[in-house]
Amino acid sequence: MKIKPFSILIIISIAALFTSCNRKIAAEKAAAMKTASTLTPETQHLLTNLMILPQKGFMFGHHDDPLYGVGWSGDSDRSDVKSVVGDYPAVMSFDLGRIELTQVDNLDKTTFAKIRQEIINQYNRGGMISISWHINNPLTDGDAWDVKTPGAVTSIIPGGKNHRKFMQWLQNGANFLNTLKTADGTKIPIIFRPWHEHTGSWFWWGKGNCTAAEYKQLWIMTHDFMKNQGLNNLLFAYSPDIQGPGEIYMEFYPGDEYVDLLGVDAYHRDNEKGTEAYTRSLSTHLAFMTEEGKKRHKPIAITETGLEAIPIADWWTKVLLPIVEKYPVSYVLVWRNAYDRENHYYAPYPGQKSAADFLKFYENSKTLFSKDVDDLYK
Ligand code: BMA
Repeated sequence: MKIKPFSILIIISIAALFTSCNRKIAAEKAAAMKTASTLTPETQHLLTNLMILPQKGFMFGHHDDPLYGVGWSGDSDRSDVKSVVGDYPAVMSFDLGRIELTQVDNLDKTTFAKIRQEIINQYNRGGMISISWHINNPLTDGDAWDVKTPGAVTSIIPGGKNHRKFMQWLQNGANFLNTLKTADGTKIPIIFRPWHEHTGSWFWWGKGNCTAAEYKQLWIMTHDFMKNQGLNNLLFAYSPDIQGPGEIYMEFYPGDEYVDLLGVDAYHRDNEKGTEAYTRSLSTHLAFMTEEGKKRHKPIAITETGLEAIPIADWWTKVLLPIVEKYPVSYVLVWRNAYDRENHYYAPYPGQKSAADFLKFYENSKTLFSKDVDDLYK
């Protein structure tokens, strides 16, 4: 049979299409396998669930929630959020500051033993855990906010005079992270949020205190070190502070390979006077992050937010909720309710001015608290 040139062309095209489809499927499979093999099954499930959760709503989180609150510290089974709504937050965050020095207490004066126990409790009730690290300045030995002497990051990346000292600090952090396991040995998935708010210049790793290239090197060094320590239960969250337009967000971005979740830290300042600026800048960032998240297949979250002492009685349903519900945000976390600093709290406690509105926020079907999430790891 004589095959016409036209038919040959069609056969070649179909064959080419098959090969390219096969190649694409193989590449996708390889990428999925690579991620799956580098994360524990529970961590892989959490990452997938964070992507699809916004179809249902967003999780509410609170920093140091079960450790202390306004007027109390160290009580068991206590949380200001639970005292107001009868439920724990779906997300709890904790801080590693001072683990680098192998201290017993962290920078906000809670023992790491208690933090470990509360992380295990939170996982056992089905909730999620996030960890930040207000790590001391390795150049001056001052705290994370000590920015008077330039060159801290330069001094710890390979070739820097404090590189070895700093790698030991990372080791001390990794040693603690490696103890975050349940009784049966399951590694607890953690949203790990190093080097946060770098678009501001208040931390020694922030803009103005290091270059973008140095920051990326620090991030990748931290990432690779933690992975080499066997910490395949960490999801890395990138958390710039809201500064300027959304594009500034990517300036120090270390790369898709090193980031699992796109976050933002955004505080409402100046009470009523600041509502418009907060709404505008947070919305600008969330719109930008939504696009970047879609493009890069990564979940997005408001990794820190809040209005200190919440003097606006309906802040939860009139300011925060209307912004968040417009975007596919996986979680929103407010900062701590300090017991050691007056008027430094971001969640209500019984009798606080915004408590009734927080209850409305809790009852809204979009907000997810502890009782609403029990399948994050499956
Ligand atoms: C800040 C304040 C400080 C605290 C630090 C680290 O925002 O809450 O009091 O020491 O975070 O948690």
